[in-house]
Amino acid sequence: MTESFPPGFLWGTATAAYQIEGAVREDGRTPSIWDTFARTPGKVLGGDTGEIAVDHYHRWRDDIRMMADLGLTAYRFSVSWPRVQPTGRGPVVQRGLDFYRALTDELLAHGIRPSLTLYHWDLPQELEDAGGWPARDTAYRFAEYAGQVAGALGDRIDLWTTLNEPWCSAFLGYGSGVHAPGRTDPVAALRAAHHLNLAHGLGTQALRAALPARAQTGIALNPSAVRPLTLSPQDADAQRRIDALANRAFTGPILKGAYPQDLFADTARLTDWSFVDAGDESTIHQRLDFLGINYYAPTVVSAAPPGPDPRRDGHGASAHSPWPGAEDVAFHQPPGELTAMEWSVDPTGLYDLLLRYTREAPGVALMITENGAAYDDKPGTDGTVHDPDRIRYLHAHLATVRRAIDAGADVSGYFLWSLMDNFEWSYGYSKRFGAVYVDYETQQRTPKSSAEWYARLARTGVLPEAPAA
Ligand code: IFM
Repeated sequence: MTESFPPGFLWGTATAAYQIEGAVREDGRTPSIWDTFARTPGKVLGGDTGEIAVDHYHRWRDDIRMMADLGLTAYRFSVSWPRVQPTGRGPVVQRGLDFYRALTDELLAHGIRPSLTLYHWDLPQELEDAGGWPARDTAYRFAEYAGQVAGALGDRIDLWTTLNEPWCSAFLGYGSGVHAPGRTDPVAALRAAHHLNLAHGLGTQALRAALPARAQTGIALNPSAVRPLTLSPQDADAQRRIDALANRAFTGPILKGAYPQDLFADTARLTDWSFVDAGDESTIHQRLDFLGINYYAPTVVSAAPPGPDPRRDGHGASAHSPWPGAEDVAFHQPPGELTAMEWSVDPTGLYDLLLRYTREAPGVALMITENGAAYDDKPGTDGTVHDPDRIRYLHAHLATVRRAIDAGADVSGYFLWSLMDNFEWSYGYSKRFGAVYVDYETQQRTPKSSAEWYARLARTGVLPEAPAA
């Protein structure tokens, strides 16, 4: 069967500033929380940092040419907040903005549509020192920054994303501490979640005030397709609790203007949520032009059984839970194939999420802002890099997207994570998500066979066959 996608469907790849740029001390950039965290011994595997990353700050022209040669038509990148507003407040640094302006112009010159994400986890360290996301003021600082970037680049970019995966910023950053800034305080994590939501609402208002009417704004969430291990009422309750923290803590106020009551009840022994001011939920509830969905694998949970902890929530090792009020929920590895992250290969979770948000966000276009997989790719003796597992992963997920469109989901684009191998947060450079292989010694880029496969799809809009397993 020919599986073709609707005309105008966006085909892109995605990256994030700290994961690729390097040049952390150049042109007025100050440290972000990820610079500080990565430099702290024991936080990132192998002591890796983003200091050099894949040197995109110096190689961006070549990287764009490579995208153009592949025939890719869209590119999602993030702006490093401390590069354009080093103290997280006040005036912007022109040199920082100039980098993103030149990048954008080069993309446009090659017919590649830029999609800008304002916040992909690199909070200026100065704002963390002033309280970070658990402090309300950070949301206002974000809105100021959003307005400034929109004022500078709004004439040439029409796809804007406020935040990337606020769940990770809040619960991995302040709950389990496996992400920057590495705090392990469940109440701080809940406060951070609220202030990230507020930042999205205030930021969207600031964007709309500065951008031309044609611009589209949205947010990229990483909703979990949460499944109960068994049909027991206890496992159903575990599913409900994780769904509240992973999904409805964000989509509640963003899509409906209200936090779910069960989230308040589940976390009542930790906080009374008095940090939510009157009017906050309606500020968060801004019209969305698109809802970004980042999807990798489903989540299987149960009420904690006695015995050894089967926790496999896929977010790195920590003695602290990223699930405030649901610390006793157990996470299970579903049977079947795994990627190098030990995440299961199961596109049915993506299907479920696309149909869920079709129902819950009527009239809002859905965009797959990230999807992809890490594998242990290695160049062959002839220097080429073959990654049939990744092609099969992409094929399975894209066939599912096609099925979801047939079932009524309004999906407007797909961004493969990631354009090239890069700094995978607390895993350092040990996990390769790229469609392009990067030799970290020489910074040489080699498109993997998945890049050629994906480029064919981008050029034709028709899903190519995948190699047999
Ligand atoms: O690398 C990350 C990205 O920064 C955010 N979403 C998940 C990816 C893979 O872990």
